[in-house]
Amino acid sequence: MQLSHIEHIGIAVKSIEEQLPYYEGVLGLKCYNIETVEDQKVKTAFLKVGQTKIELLEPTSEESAVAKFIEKRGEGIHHIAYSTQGVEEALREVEAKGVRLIDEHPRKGAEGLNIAFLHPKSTGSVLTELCEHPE
Ligand code: CMX
Repeated sequence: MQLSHIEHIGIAVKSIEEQLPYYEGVLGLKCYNIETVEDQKVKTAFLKVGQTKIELLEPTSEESAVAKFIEKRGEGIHHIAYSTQGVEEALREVEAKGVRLIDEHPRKGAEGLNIAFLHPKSTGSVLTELCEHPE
């Protein structure tokens, strides 16, 4: 597996509306997309820093993984997403190395990316996402 760059950093927030003034007004970034990912029960807001994105994640339901995260740990960095070619092959590779997968196969995430998560219990407590742009 060859990772090319950090595609995005996911940050759990209670309210995108309340946090955006910090990212836009203080850091000077620009939110270019707000999108709800129904199956993940999150609303996402994207800002770009070079080729890396910041993804603000606001839960849309109490059952959302992000809602659980905020309840347990508070707002803050939720996951790191690495960009790679061939997420399916990368999953088979890390699985063979004993890493616990959350997603057995890639699925569609925000912005149409093919994504898959690795379990934080196998990744030094950092929820890790592998993703690729579809061809
Ligand atoms: N980062 C690091 N550790 C985390 C974590 C995170 N984001 N979320 C949970 N954990 C830890 C918990 O603290 C817990 O550790 P302890 O047992 O030491 O307390 C352990 O993982 C298991 O957590 P849990 O609360 O029992 O399990 P959950 O039901 O909350 O599931 C996880 C955790 C990671 C499997 C689940 O959140 C998941 O499947 N995540 C992938 C999908 C996702 O996060 N979607 C939202 C973003 C979608 C998007 O970007 O579009």
